[in-house]
This record gives sequence, C-alpha cells and structure tokens, in this order.
Amino acid sequence: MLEGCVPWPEDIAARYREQGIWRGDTLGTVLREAARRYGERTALVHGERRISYAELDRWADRLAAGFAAHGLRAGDRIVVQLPNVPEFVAIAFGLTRLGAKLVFSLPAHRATELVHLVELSGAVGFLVPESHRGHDHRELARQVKAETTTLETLFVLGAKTEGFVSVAELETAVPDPRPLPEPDASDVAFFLLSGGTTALPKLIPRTHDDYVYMSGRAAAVCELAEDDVYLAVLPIEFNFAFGCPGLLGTFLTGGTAVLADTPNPLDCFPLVEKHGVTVTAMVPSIMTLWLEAAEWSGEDLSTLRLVQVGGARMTREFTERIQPVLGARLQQVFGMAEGLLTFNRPDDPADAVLTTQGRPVSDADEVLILGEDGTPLPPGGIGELVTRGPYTLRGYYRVPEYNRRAFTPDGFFRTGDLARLTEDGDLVIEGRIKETIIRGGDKIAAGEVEDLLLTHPDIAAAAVIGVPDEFLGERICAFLVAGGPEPALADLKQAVHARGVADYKLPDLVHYLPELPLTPLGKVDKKALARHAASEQEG
Ligand code: OOB
Repeated sequence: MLEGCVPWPEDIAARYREQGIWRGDTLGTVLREAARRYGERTALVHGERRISYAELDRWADRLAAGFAAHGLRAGDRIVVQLPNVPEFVAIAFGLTRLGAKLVFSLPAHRATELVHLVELSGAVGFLVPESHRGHDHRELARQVKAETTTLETLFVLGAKTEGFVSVAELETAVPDPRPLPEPDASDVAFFLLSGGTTALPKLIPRTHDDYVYMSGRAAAVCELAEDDVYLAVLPIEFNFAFGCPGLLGTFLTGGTAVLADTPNPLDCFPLVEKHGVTVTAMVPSIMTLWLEAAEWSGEDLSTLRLVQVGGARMTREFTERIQPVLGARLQQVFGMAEGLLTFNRPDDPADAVLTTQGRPVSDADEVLILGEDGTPLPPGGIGELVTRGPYTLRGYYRVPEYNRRAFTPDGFFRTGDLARLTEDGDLVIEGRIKETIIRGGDKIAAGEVEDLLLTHPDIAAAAVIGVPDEFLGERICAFLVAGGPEPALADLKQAVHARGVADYKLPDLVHYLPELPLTPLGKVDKKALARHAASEQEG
C-alpha cells in the first residue's frame, strides 16, 4: 500500500481474501469485464451523448496512456476537480489504470481547500474544467500552482490553454495504446475527502479491493440489474454517487448511468422521463425539492423503482411522504466516505424503512455502539457508533497523530456519530459528537469556519454551531466576540469569501456576545450556544 496509508492487519486481510470478499479486482478490471460482457450497451448518458461500455473502456486506455506520455507515473497523486461529465468517468478509470491516485475535490472548492489538498497529498498534477458556473478554474489552478511546491503539470478539460495540457491532447497522445497491466488491487485507487471534523478535510485512502467489494454489495442489496438506469443526481466525486452503488455498482451489473448537471428537479425530472430512470440517490435537502416539484410537475416518473436518501437525518413525517409522492420505494442510507454503509432491505417492515437507516451492506462489517466508558451498549442504548470491516479505512493519509484518536486500539473507526441499534439490528442515527455541520448536502467542520472568521481583524473570538433549518437541515451560526466594531454578516461573508474557500462554508447567521460561554473545563460551551440560538429563533 502507498506509503503514508495504514494497511489492514495482515491476518485480517488474508481472511478477507480467503472468504472471497477481496477478489483482486481493480476499477479497471470492472470496466474491462463490463466491456467484454456488455460491449455495445450504453454505459453513460450525458445530454445527447451516449457512451457504450466498449467505448468507455477504450477511452480510459487512451487517457491512461496519455497521462503516462505527459509524465504521470504509478503512485503519483493528482487532484481532480470536475463536474458531472463523461470525461470525469473516463479520466477516473484511466488514472486508476495507470496506478495514479486521484484526489477527488469538489467543484465548489477554492484556493484554500485546493492548496491544502495539493500539499497534503503531494500531488504532481491538478486537473480542472475551463470554467464552471461562471468561475474561471484555470485562473484558480494557476494560483494553486503558485502557492504550492509539488505541482508539475496542470491539466484542463477544454480548449488548449498556455501552461496547461488539455484532455484532448491526452486522448490523442497515444492513438492506439496497448492496455497497461492493472495495478495491485490491494493498493489505493483514489482518495475521498473526509466530511471534516477538525479543520480542513483529511484524505481517505480507498483501495480497489475495498471499494469494488463495497459497490458490489451495495448493488446486490439494491438488486441492480442490466435493465436499471441510475441517475447520478449528486456530484459523482461524492462517494454516494460514485459507488454506493452509484456509477461503479451500475457498471458492475451492466446498467446505464445518466449524469445530471444539477440535482434540481427541473433538470432531473425530464431525464427520468426521457431515459426511464429506475434508481437514484440524493440527500434530504434535495429530496425536499423533488417532493415539492413532483406535486405539480407534468413529467412521468413512473419508471423510478428505488430512491436512496442519506447523508443527513430525516424525520418520520418526511420519510412518510416519499413513496406516496414519487411512487418509488424509499431506501434510507447511512454512509460515510470513510467506509461503513448501511441500507434498508427490500423486505424490511414499513416501519423500519421509515425510521431506521438499516443494516450494514456486508456481513463482515462490525458495528458497535460505545457508552461513555467505552464499553459496548446493548440494543436501545445511545452512544458513539464505531465500526471496522472490509471497506472501512484503518487510517487517514499522513496524519498518524490524528489517527491515534480517530481509531480505537483494536482498529475500530470512531465515527463521531451518536446512534443506537434496534432489537432487529437496524441502525438509528440520533445525533453527533463531532463538530460537523450538515448544511444541505455539504459537511462543514465548525473549526474550519471558526479559523476563517478569526482571520478578520475585528474578531477576537469565534464559535460556530449548526442550527436547525427546515430546508437545509442545518445552517451555520457564528457566535462572535468583536475586538473592535462589530462587522455585519455581509462583511464577514465577504471577508471569508475573499480567503478563497467554498461558498457553502460562509456563515448564515451571526450573534455577537460580550464573551463566549465556557464549560467548567474551560472549553467553549456549545450546548449553551445552541440554547441561545434556539431562544433567539423563537424570539
Ligand atoms: C455521506 O458521507 P460523508 O462522508 O459526506 O458524511 C458522513 C457523515 C456521517 O458520519 C454522518 O454524520 C452523516 O454524514 N450521515 C448521516 C446519514 N448518512 C450520513 N446522518 C444521519 N442520517 C444518515 N442517513 O454522507 C454518505 C456517503 C455514502 C452514502 C450516503 C451518505
């Protein structure tokens, strides 16, 4: 495994192999096998473009050879920032075939996050679109290159640009390439980003073995088959859309994946009707939009058979509306880029589907709920969810100190989520210990926003919490102590924005206090702040 990653203990890895859980399949062999079996069937649809399995497979080979011709080697890291376009899929398969490690970044990321990702990964390459939603990403890429030391090559999806290698050049560099030998399946395929519990995101190494296994299990639980059409509503660099079962699960089973440009029902409903979409996945805030739109939209959504919803908590009143309005079965999903994935099952009682996040997708997943003293609780007890298994990481990349706290001594990952198990073994997420705010589909580390606010010259102290919001689930509320004049919310937003961070991290609300409340141990008392925010909202 790539240096800086934490491998599974050897005896456990050997057991996963013996049991046929890890089968030595890479992302590349999944695509190769799909091309062999499903050849001319449509793998991907975007706008008017339809790409067959055979084409996608050859395209990935050309890209792998093109990246190699432009200096990329096995083991190199490359940060990729692209919207939902077929090139992204071909590039992802091309790079993993080459043995280069993708670092998935979000289109919303700006210089601060990207510099951090390049530095942490030691990336030699950075690939951007020309522009996206009115933002010039070439300019951004130049800035990131100037502020970091490891980047050798910038790549652009779009017109040939001074200082960049274009994807078109990569595709034609080696017209008829010989397929490269597949990389070792036990090695890292790509890095996902952590939802952020402390400051900037951490890198989650996912191996071919672990990820292909997870997607296969997810596809099996969802009963995906050749005639399924999966709609990628969420950005495909998000684990949920990439592999739970998402694109990879679709490719494992010979179905068709349709890429949506935005999650908006105005964009998505016509795609459902046109392509006969059967399965899709989204976060609750998008489902809210879909439910509203479905009440008046004229499109035929009757092909939908399964909608997966996860990423944030939902009330029963909310889950109850989904099946009647969309006419498709609901499947609640608890997932995390770190690994563990739990789903409701097709034959679960209605009540369990409406109120629980189901059971792990693999029998080899171990799930415990730990009480305050660190011992496992019986069903019903609420405590911290910890987990280990064949597709849950054993350590974040290059942060040994942090890893000592993030895992138990016997290798269980501490999720930072508060949960309980029902008598039937279903998981119910009750809350969070970690200071993550879930705003719509985005995860924001409170500490990161606090650090950003503290860079403002008039802010002396900052504490950030999530406050309940009907539409987004939570909004970002900042409690501040001013060291001078109190900056207005708009000024703070402008100041944070100017630091070059994703806009979804800007505070939504601000309250000024003479000082921050402290716990007896001298830490900021965030529970008191939450009560304060609630009383302000009522008042
Ligand atoms: C998904 O992945 P991440 O890595 O963006 O976020 C993980 C965190 C969890 O630790 C938990 O705090 C929260 O998101 N979460 C949920 C949830 N599913 C995730 N909280 C309550 N209810 C749920 N159903 O969010 C993700 C990855 C793959 C599939 C689905 C979601």
